[in-house]
Amino acid sequence: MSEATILEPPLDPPRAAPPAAHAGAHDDAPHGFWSTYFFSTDHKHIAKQYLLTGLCMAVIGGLLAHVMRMHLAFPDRAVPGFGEVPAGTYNALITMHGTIMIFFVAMPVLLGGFGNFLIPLMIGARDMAFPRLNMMSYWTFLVSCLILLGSFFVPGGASPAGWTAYPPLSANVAYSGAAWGVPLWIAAVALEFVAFLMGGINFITTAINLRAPGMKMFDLPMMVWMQLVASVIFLFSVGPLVAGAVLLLLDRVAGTGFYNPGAGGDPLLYQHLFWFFGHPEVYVILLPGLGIVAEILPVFARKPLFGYRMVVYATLATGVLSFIVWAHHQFVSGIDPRLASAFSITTILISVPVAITMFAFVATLWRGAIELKAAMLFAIGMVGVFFWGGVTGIINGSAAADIYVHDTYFVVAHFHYALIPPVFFSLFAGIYYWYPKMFGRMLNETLGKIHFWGTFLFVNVTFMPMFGLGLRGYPRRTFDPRVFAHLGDLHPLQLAATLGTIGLLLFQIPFVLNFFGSLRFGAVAGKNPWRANTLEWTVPSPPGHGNFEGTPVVYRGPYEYSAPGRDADWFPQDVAPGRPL
Ligand code: HEM
Ligand SMILES: [Cu+2]
Repeated sequence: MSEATILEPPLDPPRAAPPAAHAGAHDDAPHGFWSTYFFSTDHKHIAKQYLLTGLCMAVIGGLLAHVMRMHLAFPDRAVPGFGEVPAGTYNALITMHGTIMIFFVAMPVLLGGFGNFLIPLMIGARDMAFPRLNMMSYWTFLVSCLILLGSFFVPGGASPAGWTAYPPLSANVAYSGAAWGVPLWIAAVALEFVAFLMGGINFITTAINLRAPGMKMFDLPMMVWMQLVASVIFLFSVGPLVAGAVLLLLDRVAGTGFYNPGAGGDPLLYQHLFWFFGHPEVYVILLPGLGIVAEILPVFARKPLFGYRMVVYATLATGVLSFIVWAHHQFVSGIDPRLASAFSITTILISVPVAITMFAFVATLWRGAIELKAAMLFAIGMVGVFFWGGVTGIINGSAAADIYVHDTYFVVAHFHYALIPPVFFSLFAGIYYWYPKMFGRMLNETLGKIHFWGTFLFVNVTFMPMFGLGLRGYPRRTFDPRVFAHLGDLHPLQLAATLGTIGLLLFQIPFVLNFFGSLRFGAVAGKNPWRANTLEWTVPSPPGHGNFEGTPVVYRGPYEYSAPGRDADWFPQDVAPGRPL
């Protein structure tokens, strides 16, 4: 692409690369303090804003989980630092925890943070196609965060209707008492969607139109492919949900009866509209998480990604199939059993491309020169932990088996095993890997390894017992285990899960220390500390405003490691053939 395709006004003239030691994140500021930190249109600053906001929301979401877990383990005591947890409060806690983790952590961190930072850098572009839209996206997102958090403090408290906001509970104030909480929840989520639609349009346009000369679609790093497919999925799935939310709002405030059987409506309609969006949304989160892993495994195995084209096709197939599985969430809602069978089949079908991708990841490791850096540990851990989410998904996806485990803790275990790997393992893998590029400093490896092993262990201590709870019939969203006599002897499993959560939280301390300490004390990172091939490693750490001094030219795919007949075991995408490194 020539510079003429860049839709922004001309950037600063190229400057000499700043010496890395002085290269704080901000020396490239084109203007003053406010325009750098608050109203920057630079994709790298917006990425950091998204990343930090998402991490703050993760702390809140994690603390809410901690309160729930303490209450479940010690139901007859007040939770230290929080107080009593009555039923309505418990429902608000699960709702806000689920909503925050999915919409306000996973998406901002994986798409807003890593997508924004990496897409332009990986394709050799100077910025996103629409930098001001990008800035608008972040600010809209921030407003949505504030509305959501504000809803804790309104009369009646935050929405208790679950992250799925099913009517009738969500549609009628009398059922929950949350007169303000639910409309604010709808407003916050709607604004968040606006923010990510703006981001998605940017991601798609940028990845397709602003690629460096020579970079074919099949030269794109997997991360860019995965972000692209995720953005398209989001774009196509969000409409029905917005329609569903508008009808819900009308039922609440205008007295319509779209979801009210008494008025000729049907609550099932909402479930269809919600899950038509909700299931693709799982892949909006999973795919960028897989993209991060796909970048890291080849670098620390010094091998090409196994079956690059196969993984691209599998990703596209996953994207398409994700639109025809939604009713597997509704097997017990009274849908026609023949329909249930059809959705069981499509659900089993989608596990094929996902399994192919996982297979490609494992095959990438086969006989590699593996270096277990913290980034690599989290990348491998992502695959290992996701395995349990994947295989139990087949059980939930088969109507006959799902009827038995539906709405039990088995499902809670399943979706945490499916979501924590792309959200937290990929997030950490990505931070250990790209932090040097983002901040110009290296993270401490020892702290990183402690962080990994503690997290890996305690994720399993927290969530593995929940499979057992679920198989014994423990219902999910149950605020007080004492209400069912048969749950009493399952208490040790609840206790184990809570101890696991405490361990998990404590093992995030090394990460926080590392993240902030290394900004100051970390070893100075060079351009390419991992000897990686993709274009972001050809520019200074952190990259200056405008990223590239000239326009890079791309000669090959992203994963040419240990190419036969070459001395160096890597071959950057922009090095002309025959030229030494
Ligand atoms: C820090 C570790 C985490 C712990 C200890 C935890 C714990 C919990 C607990 C106790 C519940 C309520 C279960 C119930 O009563 O039904 C829950 C629900 C949920 N969690 Fe997590 N969680 C964690 C991380 C995550 C992550 C990373 C995500 C997603 C990215 C997530 C998504 C959800 C969702 C969607 C729900 C369902 C909310 C609902 O039923 O409406 N959680 N979690
Ligand atoms: Cu689903």
